[in-house]
Amino acid sequence: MTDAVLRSTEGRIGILTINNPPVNALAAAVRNGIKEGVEAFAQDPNVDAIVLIGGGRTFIAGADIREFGKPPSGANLNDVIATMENCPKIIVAALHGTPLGGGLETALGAHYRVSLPTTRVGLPEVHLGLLPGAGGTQRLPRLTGAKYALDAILSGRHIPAPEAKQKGIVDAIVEDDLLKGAVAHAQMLVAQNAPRRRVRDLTVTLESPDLFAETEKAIARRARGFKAPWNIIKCVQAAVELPFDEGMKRERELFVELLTSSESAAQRYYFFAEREAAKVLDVPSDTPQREIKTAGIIGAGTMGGGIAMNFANAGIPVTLLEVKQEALDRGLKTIRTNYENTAKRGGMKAEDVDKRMALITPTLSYDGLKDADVVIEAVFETMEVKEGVFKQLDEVAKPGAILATNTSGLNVNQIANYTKRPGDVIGMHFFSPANVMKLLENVRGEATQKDVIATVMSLSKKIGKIPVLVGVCEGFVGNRMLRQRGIQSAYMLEEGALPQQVDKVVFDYGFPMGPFAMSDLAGNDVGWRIRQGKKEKEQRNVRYTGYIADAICELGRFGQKTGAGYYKYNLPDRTPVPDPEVEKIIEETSKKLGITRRAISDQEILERCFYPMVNEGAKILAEGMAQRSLDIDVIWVNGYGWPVYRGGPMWWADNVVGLKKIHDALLKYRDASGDPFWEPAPLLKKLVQEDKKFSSV
Ligand code: TC6
Repeated sequence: MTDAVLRSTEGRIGILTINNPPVNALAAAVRNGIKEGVEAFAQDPNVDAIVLIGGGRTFIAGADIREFGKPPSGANLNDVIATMENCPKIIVAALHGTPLGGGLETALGAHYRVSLPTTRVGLPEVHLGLLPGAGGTQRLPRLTGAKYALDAILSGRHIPAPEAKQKGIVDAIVEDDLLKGAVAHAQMLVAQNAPRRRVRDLTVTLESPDLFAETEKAIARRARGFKAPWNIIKCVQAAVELPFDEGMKRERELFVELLTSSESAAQRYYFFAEREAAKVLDVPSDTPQREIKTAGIIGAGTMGGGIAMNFANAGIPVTLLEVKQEALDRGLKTIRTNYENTAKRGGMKAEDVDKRMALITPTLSYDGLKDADVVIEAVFETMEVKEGVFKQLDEVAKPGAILATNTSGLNVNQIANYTKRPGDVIGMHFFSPANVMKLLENVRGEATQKDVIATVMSLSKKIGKIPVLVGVCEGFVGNRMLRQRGIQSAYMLEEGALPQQVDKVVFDYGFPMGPFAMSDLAGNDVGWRIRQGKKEKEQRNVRYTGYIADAICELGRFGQKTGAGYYKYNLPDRTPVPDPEVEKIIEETSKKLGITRRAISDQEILERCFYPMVNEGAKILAEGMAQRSLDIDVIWVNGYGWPVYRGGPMWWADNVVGLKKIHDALLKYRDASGDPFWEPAPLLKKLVQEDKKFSSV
């Protein structure tokens, strides 16, 4: 008997308790333990039926993801489940917490299932680029019908117990003591001489003959570039069309195809990367944290309002400060409208709109912030304005309050020094729209204290964000790398490409849109005004990137909002339409610059968009502005739409392209252009010499 699965009895019921904290993942020892336990109880004349239950916080939350890709050891999960299903005694699975993936598949091998009212079951493998490969695609449709199962497996969503009961995934819900309830259920089944109900013996209902073709059509957009959803559809189709054992064979083939794919490797990496990113290397997890009961936000514009919503959503009272009544009223109105729209779409209950609004207290006076445990400034992005705000804040904020700036580019150290308590100051760079976007770049200043970092990282999670800690540098991590892509995209237009060609390469790579469509969406005038303000032509040590962008803005083509930018738009339809007028502007600019236009290949576009970003990532890593390469990947996947099935820029460079290839391409472009922009970063050179990856740094 292994420690991973404990055996005991309650009267004539044998109990198998899984004991593999934190989430009872199906490691080899657990699989062996279940199989051996079932076989032992099957032989035991003193046992009439078996209950399988998880110890600690949850029933099995899935296969042990860390074992994927390693040589197999221990009992095969399908054999374990078959052993359960074929056991001559009734097995009842007792479900609490999150029986997910292989966990739910194991439970589907039991003859009956009971759960607590709070349990959430699901088959989330799609998020790891996989499919439920232990019979989930064959058994779930037999219980719920093909349509429901297909939707559940494709979305990977967590299904609450009452819904699971209604769909027949769970047979009974017990209120308090799960073990007691499960044992009673098993005793009742024995007393009734109930049959062993094997899910494999049920027949699948197919609600519509067009289900599979229609589903393929429906997911085409959101599943673009992913492999798993397509294989999942094929599996459920097999459940409908083939006998159980043949369906299982088909599931196996399609599972293995995914398991060995680079897409799934990237998504599995990303699962852990996101969890790792929340950990700060020199701030241990037991660092004492400051208590955050109330928050303050300065600025009720789009950003400030969005940030305030995050706090209200998490149930944290927040005071919203503006200088003028009108601006405050406008901000509150926007927040209310956002909530009302969410409620209309079914994203929240209508009665919760007022409850959330009640958590937001408007104020016109800094005095209103004196009790806040954390204050986040989201005002106009110039140092003069920030200086005024932080000096005033320093006067009123209580001792120990965390003072945060939402700057997207200004120097956090300088901002901190406007206060007499720079140790309490930190950057919290939200992305727009702040109530929707998950990424939060928390910016550590030179003086930021460790307990401030620990508090803000955990507060970020509380308000529904995915936090990554970065250092103070221009553009922090995300925008600093984005700029590299922007520079080369601009040059490529001058040299011979058109916006639609560059955008198509970036879109086909897997981004939601390319750089020019993105610029049209965000507003081309933003960059134009900044360039004018900075007199960038003289200041930058890179060749000016704004010739074409300026020409476009001078015609009032600010993007979608003016119906024209790099593309034209037949509003309200926001589909970008290539525009001969833009082509003319581009060609004229090339002529003015004395550049002979040439055909630029898609491969060159891809390399010039992405390799400089990787090179910048290497510099960021070497400077310690990101803790690990995985932090950079999390920023790009969450904040900028880097396709998760490519892992992020650094994982892609490490595992798909290879650092040597990138290094050599940088040299090729450097030599061809003579532009020092292309010089490989010292860290990249070093890693290539040592045949190492970014992940080793
Ligand atoms: C599958 O089953 C395929 C079957 C086919 C078979 C042929 N493995 O998220 P948390 C760790 S695919 C290994 O912070 P929560 C996690 O890394 C799998 N480790 O907690 C973390 O470790 P740390 C299908 C795992 O309460 C710790 O547990 N299942 C696994 O916010 C706590 O995790 C899934 O996809 C795992 N499967 O959320 C479920 N799961 O403390 C994936 C977690 O060292 N898991 N860990 O950092 C989840 O969605 C969530 O973890 C949760 C708990 C909802 C279970």
